[in-house]
Amino acid sequence: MQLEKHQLDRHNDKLFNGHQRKLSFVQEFTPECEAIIKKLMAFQIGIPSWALGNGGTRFGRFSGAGEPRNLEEKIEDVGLLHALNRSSGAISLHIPWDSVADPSNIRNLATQYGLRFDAMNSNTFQDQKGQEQSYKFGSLQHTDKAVRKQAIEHNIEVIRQGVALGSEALTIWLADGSCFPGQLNFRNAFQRTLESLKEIYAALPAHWKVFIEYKAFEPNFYSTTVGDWGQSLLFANKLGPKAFTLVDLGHHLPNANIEQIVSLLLMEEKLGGFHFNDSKYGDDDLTAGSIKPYQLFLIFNELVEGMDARGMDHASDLGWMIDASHNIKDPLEDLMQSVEAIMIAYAQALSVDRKALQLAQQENDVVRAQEILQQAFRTDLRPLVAEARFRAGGALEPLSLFRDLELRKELIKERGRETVSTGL
Ligand code: AOS
Ligand code: ZN
Ligand code: ZN
Ligand code: ZN
Repeated sequence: MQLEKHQLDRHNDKLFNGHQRKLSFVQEFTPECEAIIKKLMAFQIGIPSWALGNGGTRFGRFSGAGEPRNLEEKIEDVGLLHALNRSSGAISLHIPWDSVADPSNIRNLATQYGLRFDAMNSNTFQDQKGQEQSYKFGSLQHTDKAVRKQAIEHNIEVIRQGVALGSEALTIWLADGSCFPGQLNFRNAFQRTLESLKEIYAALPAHWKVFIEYKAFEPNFYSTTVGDWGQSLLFANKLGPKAFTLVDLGHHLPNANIEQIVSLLLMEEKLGGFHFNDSKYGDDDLTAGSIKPYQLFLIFNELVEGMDARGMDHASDLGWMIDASHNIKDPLEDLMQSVEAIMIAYAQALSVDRKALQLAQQENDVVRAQEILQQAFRTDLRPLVAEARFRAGGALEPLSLFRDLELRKELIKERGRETVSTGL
């Protein structure tokens, strides 16, 4: 299903005057609006292929209707999202959940929708049908060389598939760890993981990156072998210049200062990218910005400051991906909300008066520093985000257009009610 130009135009025409009024108000009080709009237009967020259907929990799954039934339909969904918001121009695949039978076909299809392939995700946290070795006690850390070998080969196969699609990064998230004290020797598990990662690293093409994702707990509940950013950074440093740390916002122990972690990883040139989501308790994978929008803003504040200090390109020097899972919302609506929240946080961070903040920090003017940050956070910059979308050919209000056109109904007509998205 495609969004028709006349549908977009009608929607935008209807909202145009109201939008203009809000926009000129923001422009009056925000310096450098044009520069912010340009940066917003260039910024693209990778959509995870596994977030296009309802994930469910270990207690149950309430199937959504009209979900994509294969990779082609997932690409179609991301294409629709991108047509609506012009900020979702990439898709991140998970192998083997996504089966790429004919990469050149898949690549062509994505190109038709203006999409590129973001980081490829490998999966050694589940046993697949017919698989020889089991990952019950880990994959890259496993005590048995045969299991490690199988996991290494899987990762190399994922790189191979990624190359065919034009992706340039591999994200490795390991469930490896232990459930009980005494189950494993931490140092040996680390060393074995490192040896395995080295073999995968050696298979990376020249311009590729590998992102090492960390996670505090779950599914292992005593230790995780890549449990925090320190452990991820150790691996990344030992592997070499193509290895980076990936920050999933839900993978920290409660109240961790994620913005500080981000700032130091940038300083070390070891920040690879993000899995955006939000969380109240753990790896909740909720809509970005739905629980802690101020934290999201503070993270972007560090990103803008740190990337500018290093002369980095906001749009292309890091991997910007969502990692979410939907149990009760329409997945496409949820992703629109996530993308919007990320764009707002980015816009707010771009609007921070950097010079004034530096001065306040230098003079230890704590009150002023807080005022500067909160001035940016509390200013409603949604008109700038909408303007960027509009100029890029998207909808002023993607979510209302999706609802007005009853696009989910259309998808149900096409795909049926009883759809189970592949993957989680
Ligand atoms: C798992 O908790 C991680 O966030 C990974 O990124 C994982 O590959 C993804 O969430 C799909 O399950
Ligand atoms: Zn993740
Ligand atoms: Zn997560
Ligand atoms: Zn996670």
